[in-house]
Amino acid sequence: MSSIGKSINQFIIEQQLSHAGSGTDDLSGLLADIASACKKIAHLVSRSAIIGIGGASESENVQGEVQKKLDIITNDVMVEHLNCHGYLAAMVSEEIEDIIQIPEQLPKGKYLIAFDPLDGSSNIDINLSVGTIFSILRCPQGVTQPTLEDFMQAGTEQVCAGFCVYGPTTMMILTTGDGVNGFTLDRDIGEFVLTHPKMTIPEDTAEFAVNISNQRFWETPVKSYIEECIQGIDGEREKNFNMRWVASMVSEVYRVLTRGGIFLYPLETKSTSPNGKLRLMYEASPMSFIVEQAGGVSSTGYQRIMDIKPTDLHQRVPVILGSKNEVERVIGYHEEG
Ligand code: P6P
Repeated sequence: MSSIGKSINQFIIEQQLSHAGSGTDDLSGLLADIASACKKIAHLVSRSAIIGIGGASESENVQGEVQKKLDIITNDVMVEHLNCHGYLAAMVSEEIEDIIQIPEQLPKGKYLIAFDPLDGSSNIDINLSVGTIFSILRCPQGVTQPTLEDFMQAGTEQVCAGFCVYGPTTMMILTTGDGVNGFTLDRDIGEFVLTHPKMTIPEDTAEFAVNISNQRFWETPVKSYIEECIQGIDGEREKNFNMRWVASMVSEVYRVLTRGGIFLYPLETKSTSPNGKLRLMYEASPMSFIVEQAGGVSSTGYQRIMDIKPTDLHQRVPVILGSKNEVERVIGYHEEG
């Protein structure tokens, strides 16, 4: 029988039954809590102008970025939904400088989570898609007050990664290491239902995504690659390329998952963000897990992103991800120097 239309909770339980004994029972509970939080966020995002929670707040986050009101509100939604059922030992959020410990009076669990509650929030006020990105790690045995060191795990240690994109439809994209599946929020029943089983990224593409206004800051390999894409058949390439830039990583990655593409936020020579803009623990690492599970490649240009062991909660890394043959071409240019 087709799995299309199966609810996310049913799907996760079946997935964990297929890994019976792998101790993933709490994982399905944690994912159900994440799905509930994302449904609440989808509701708030769609009504932000109506209930007056659009626009900027008066505060800045740890990144020194002016926080949108919804950045703060959605962070609180995630924390409130995730800290009460005893699945987590602690959390990390893009919006909060330090580790978010589970309150003393609440039960603690065996997982750690890092999330960006509202990625691409600069798009909120112009009615473009935004999203929530999360990465789930195991908490070291017996640790009930996780420290920085407990979170410093390479992307290969992730148990699960996912993102929710709040667009024309609200979708949850998920991997637990057994492929990538897409679930669409059916508002009539208030459930995410399976609509995109076993998503795979085409190995080739003719579509690149980069913020070209930063071109003067890129290293030569990226400059050469993008120039080739722009030149198309008038240059070295056998095809012409198209360009997209939504300024919302969840939308770019979802597009890559559905029709292929290459997304780049590379190293930059400007001092303000030499390692590019994207954060390792709750953007690059979970998205790399998803991309690799869908048959794509994700690299800094110099190394596989999934292999990077963080040294800081909010560490930034360059990101080049998407269709295997194009990303490997860019990696080749880096190797040539
Ligand atoms: P730029 C959103 O702020 C984000 O972190 C990603 O979602 C997105 O890909 C990128 O930054 C957009 O960067 O340079 O276009 O503002």
